[in-house]
Amino acid sequence: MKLSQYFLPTLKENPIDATVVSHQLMIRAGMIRQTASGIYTWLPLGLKVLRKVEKIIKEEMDKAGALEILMPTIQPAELWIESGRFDAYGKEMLRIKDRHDRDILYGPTHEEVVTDIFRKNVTSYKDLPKNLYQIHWKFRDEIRPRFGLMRGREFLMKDSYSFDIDEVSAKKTYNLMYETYFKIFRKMGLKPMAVKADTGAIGGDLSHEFHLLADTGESAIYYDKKFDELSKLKTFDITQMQSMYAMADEMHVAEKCPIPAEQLASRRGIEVGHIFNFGLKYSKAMEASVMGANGEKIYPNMGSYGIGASRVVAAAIEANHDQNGIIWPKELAPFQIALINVRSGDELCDKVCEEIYNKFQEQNIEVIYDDTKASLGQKLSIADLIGIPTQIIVGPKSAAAGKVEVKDRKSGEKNEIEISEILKFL
Ligand code: 5CA
Repeated sequence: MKLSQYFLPTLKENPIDATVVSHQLMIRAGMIRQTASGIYTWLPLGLKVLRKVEKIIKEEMDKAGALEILMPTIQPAELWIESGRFDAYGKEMLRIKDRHDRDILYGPTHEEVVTDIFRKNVTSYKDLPKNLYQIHWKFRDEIRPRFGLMRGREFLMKDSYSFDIDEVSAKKTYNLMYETYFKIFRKMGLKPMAVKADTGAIGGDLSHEFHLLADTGESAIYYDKKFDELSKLKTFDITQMQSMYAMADEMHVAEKCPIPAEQLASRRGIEVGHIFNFGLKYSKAMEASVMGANGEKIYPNMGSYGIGASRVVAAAIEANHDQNGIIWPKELAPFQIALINVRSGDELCDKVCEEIYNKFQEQNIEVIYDDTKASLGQKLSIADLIGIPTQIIVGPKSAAAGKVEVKDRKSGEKNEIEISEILKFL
């Protein structure tokens, strides 16, 4: 992509209404723009990152045997009246009347819709287990939307819903999701941690929150330091992981904590995922049953599993930035290479840049080529701001010597390399 043809409205200054670093940087880097309070438009650079988040989630969910569906954002009130949540959900739910004066709502979550689909289409125990997921927009009318995508009103969620024949099978599914979540976040180059959580409005008694560790994180989490070692291992010992002390803020009571202070890690994190098992809560309330082997009626044991996909983008920035801007992990970077022409218009610089640009294009390596007439200072600060992992800087002197400068965004390390060696170097 040539910057001269791209849509990248960057800003030098932090917007006044942005108080957290991810919000500031996403606005400054031209990733998003606010359309209304807590409601954002994704610009090309931001959308590229969001799509990478979605892709990794999808790959791992598919591997775990979950099946992708797409439910509507708008839901009928009847389903929520049946489950008993229509009144209970409160003002966070955006309630709408259609032209026939019927109550509809913009879905804050989809337990009811998916349970309705299930009860109308699954009749036998032989069809279990099933785990259905979607990646779609949710609306929650938060009182104070803040911190940009961290707590938006409209946000993108991966939500999945499982149906199992009994508790034992449901626990297996739950554990598979627990493991899958670690895989998803690690694949994004991020550092996940799972803590025991309150089940809140969703209900049930088995629940974990997934946090990404970041010093600027909104929540405090507490866990046994041994977890750090365990969660780095390639193989998962889920029983051991879940038996270890690991608590969300509201679940941790210092006086009652069973492990000694020196063994307790207290970190900041951002909640990017939440998994629940809530048993028969919705299947019973909504009469979603299947027929068992002896013709008996069985209510499936259910769970739901959410990932705040749009929040992940913000959280990745909270965990990976410096005073100059974002530092994307390679897996989420919108482009792998920022190619910087020090003197656009200079015959040699243009020629070398075009050659390098074409080479990357041919290899399907995502490159953003700054071919604009901006000053070198501006070009370098934009490349730092948008956080592309590798910068290739082409100036007249080094180009004449057949070389370019390569800078690693994260370490700041610079190397001169032969133009002919560029692909090998990467
Ligand atoms: N039905 C369940 C799981 S499918 C559910 O809704 N869980 S949740 O309420 O915990 O939301 C799942 C994830 O969505 C959260 O862990 C969080 O990462 C994200 N999320 C929730 N509210 C917001 C919000 N206002 N803005 C951005 N992300 C949010």
